[in-house]
Amino acid sequence: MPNFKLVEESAKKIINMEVRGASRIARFAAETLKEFAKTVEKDFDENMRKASEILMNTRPTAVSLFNAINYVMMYKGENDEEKKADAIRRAEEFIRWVDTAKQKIGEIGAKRIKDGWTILTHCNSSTALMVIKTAFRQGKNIEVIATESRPRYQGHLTVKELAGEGIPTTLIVDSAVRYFMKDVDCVIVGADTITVNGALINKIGTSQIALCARESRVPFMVCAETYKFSPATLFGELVVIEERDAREVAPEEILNLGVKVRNPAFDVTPREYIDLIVTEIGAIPPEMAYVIIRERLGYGLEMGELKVS
Ligand code: RUB
Repeated sequence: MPNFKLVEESAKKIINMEVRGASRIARFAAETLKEFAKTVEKDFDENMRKASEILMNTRPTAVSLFNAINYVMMYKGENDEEKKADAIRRAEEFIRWVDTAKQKIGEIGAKRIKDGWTILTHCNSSTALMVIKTAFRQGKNIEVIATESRPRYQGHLTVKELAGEGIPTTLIVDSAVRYFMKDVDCVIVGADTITVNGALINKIGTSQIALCARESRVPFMVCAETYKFSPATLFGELVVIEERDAREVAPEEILNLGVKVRNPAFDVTPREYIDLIVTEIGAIPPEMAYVIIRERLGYGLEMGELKVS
C-alpha cells in the first residue's frame, strides 16, 4: 500500500515549521519521496504525482522544495519497477547534492571572510552558518551579530549554534540593525529563492538589512546552493511570498480588537544590493542567475506539466 500517511506527516512538519529552512525542507522532501516510493507497488506515476502535490502544497516561497521534487520526479523507466529504482536513485542523488553543496559553499565563502571581522546574519541559514563556521574553524578571529528574526525567533537557533562552536556572538532585536551596522564588516545571509534577475527572496527583514548595509558600504553576501535558483521566474512567474498566521505576531487580545495584522514571512532584496552570491560552483555576481538556471536546473525547464515555482 502506498504510504500516504508518511507524506501527510512530512507535509505537516514542513507547514508547522518543525522542518524549516530552504535546504532542510528540500532534503526532507527528497527523503520523503524516496521512502514513499519504496511503498508503491503499482500505478507508480499516479501515486508519486499525488505525493508530490501534497508536499508542494506546504510552503510556497522556497524554490528548493519545488526543485527537489522536480528532480526526483524526472525519474525514467520502462515499467513501475524501473521507475521506482530510478526515483529512489534520484532522491539519493539530490540529497547528496544538498550535503556536498553546503560543504563547498562553506569553503568558498570562508575565503571571503577576513581575520578580525564582525559578521551580521539574519534568521537561521544553515548555509550562511556553514561559511561562518568554516572561517572560524580555519582560525579566523571573527564575531557574529545575529538578529532575533521575529516573529519565529530563528535567531535563537543561530546564536545557540554559533555559541556551541565557541564563536563570540551577540543577539540583537531586528530593529537594532542600523544601530550596529557601523560595527559590521560583512552581512552574510542565506536564500529561499533567487530569481532569474538575481533578486534574493529570504526571511522578512533581509531587504532592510541589505539597504542598511548599502548605506554603510558594508558588503552583502548571499549563500545559496544552485537548487535555490528559480527556473519558473525565467518564464515570468513571480515568487509567492508566504503570509503566515497573524497569531505568530500578535496575542489574541490585540487580534480581538479587530486590528489588521500582516505577517509576510519573506521579502525581496533587489540584485543591486547584493555584492556576491556564493554557490557550490563558485562565487558569482547576481547578474549570473540566468546562467545558473540554464546550466544547473535545465531539468526544471523541461518540466512541461509539473509546476515549478
Ligand atoms: C528560513 C530562511 C533561511 C533560508 C536559507 O526561513 O529564511 O535564511 O531558508 O536557509 P524559515 P538554508 O525559517 O521561515 O524556513 O541556508 O538553511 O537553506
